[in-house]
Amino acid sequence: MNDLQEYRERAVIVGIDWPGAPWPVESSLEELSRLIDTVGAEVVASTTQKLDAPNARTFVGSGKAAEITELCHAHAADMVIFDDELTPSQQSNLEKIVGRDIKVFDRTALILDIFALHATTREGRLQVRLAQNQYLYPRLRGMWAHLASNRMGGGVGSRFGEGESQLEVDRRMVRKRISSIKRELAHLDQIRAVQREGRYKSSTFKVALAGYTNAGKSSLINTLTGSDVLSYDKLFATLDATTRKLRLPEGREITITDTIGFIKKLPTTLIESFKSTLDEINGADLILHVIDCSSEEVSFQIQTVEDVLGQIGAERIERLTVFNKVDLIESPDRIEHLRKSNPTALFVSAHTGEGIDELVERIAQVAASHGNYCDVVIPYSRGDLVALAHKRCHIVLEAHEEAGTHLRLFAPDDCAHYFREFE
Ligand SMILES: Nc1nc2c(ncn2[C@@H]2O[C@H](COP(=O)(O)OP(=O)(O)OP(=O)(O)O)[C@@H](O)[C@H]2O)c(=O)[nH]1
Ligand SMILES: [Mg+2]
Repeated sequence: MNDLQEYRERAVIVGIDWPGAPWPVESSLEELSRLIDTVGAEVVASTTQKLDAPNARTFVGSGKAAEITELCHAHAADMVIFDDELTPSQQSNLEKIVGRDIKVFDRTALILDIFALHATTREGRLQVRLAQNQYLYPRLRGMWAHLASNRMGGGVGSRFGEGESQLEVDRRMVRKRISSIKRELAHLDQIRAVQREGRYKSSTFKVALAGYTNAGKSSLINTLTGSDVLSYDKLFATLDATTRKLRLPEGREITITDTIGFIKKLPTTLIESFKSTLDEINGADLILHVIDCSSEEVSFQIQTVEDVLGQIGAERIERLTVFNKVDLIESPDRIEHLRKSNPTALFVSAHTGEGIDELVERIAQVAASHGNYCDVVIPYSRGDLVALAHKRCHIVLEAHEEAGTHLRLFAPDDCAHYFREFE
């Protein structure tokens, strides 16, 4: 048992140096190593190649593929992991070249595995299964060909007719599975929507934490609310959204939600599958963008998070930038530098509590400006006000009535007066 636990699978990792990539290949590979560490495997060798475009057959060039094979054999590797997504046929071609039952897969498959390991709630597990099945679907052909040549003995060609029908059966099965998972998720989403609706009606101010994985979001929610959300030094510790109450100094109660972390090259199937968890961010009045300021990669991480927030349509929500882990920064120059490029940002430490009072103060300020509740009917001649509402306000209800557009909204202080006369 112990032997089994202690054996760590050995991985060779492969990164591509794309011209004009937003981050250096080394840093992307370093992160891939951390992902591999998270699943309990270890990196035994790594290699990179400069490419303008992937090779259609083997992703890397044939010389590099031969070098990868040698590395695997020299280091007794169990798997090769590519930092970029492979097509199903590239994956199976590479497996044939590398041989010796060495698995070949990519960052996406690895992230899906981590998600599968870390999902705890029913919804989380369903979301992961949806993403896994969507990833699997186009790969079924490759998988069957692999089985046909390795296990069944016969050549792929000789069993082609039989294989096609098997493939059809497999495809139908996965399609059925995908739609049944989607149905179940839609049902859970309805329940969640009702809860969310409840929170809207009570006009509770909602804060959501967003940020790169491992930035300290869960630690921060724990420090802010005295709760004990799981936090540890692994990537994607949190998969499910957790909402806690936070009492502001003036006594007002608001909610704060911890969410899943983001990462570079986050698979799009995951973003789609985790829609309802990500909706927690989308439904917030304020997003705290939590950043690990001790990371070497601050600007890439900020960019990644901004990109994902854009992808889920959350860029319109008010944002506070929070640099966490200031306790790890020794040089005051670095803080000064970050402060200059982010003048409105806050600097905190979830561990020491530094800056937390100021953060609560700022949240309270934003919450106060969201307190201007207006229930108005805006005549159709004033489309400009409806546009303003969409741009600046938090809209709870919108209905088209005879007299005009009926809106219930929370307006910031500086534009609440535009709506007052239509109450
Ligand atoms: N030194 C220091 N470490 C911190 C601080 N905040 C969090 N950490 C550590 O950073 C690691 C990640 O913290 P989490 O709170 O799990 O981060 P997260 O953003 O929730 O990460 P995921 O849920 O995995 O996306 C843990 O080891 C924390 O102990 C801080 O202010 N200072
Ligand atoms: Mg977390």
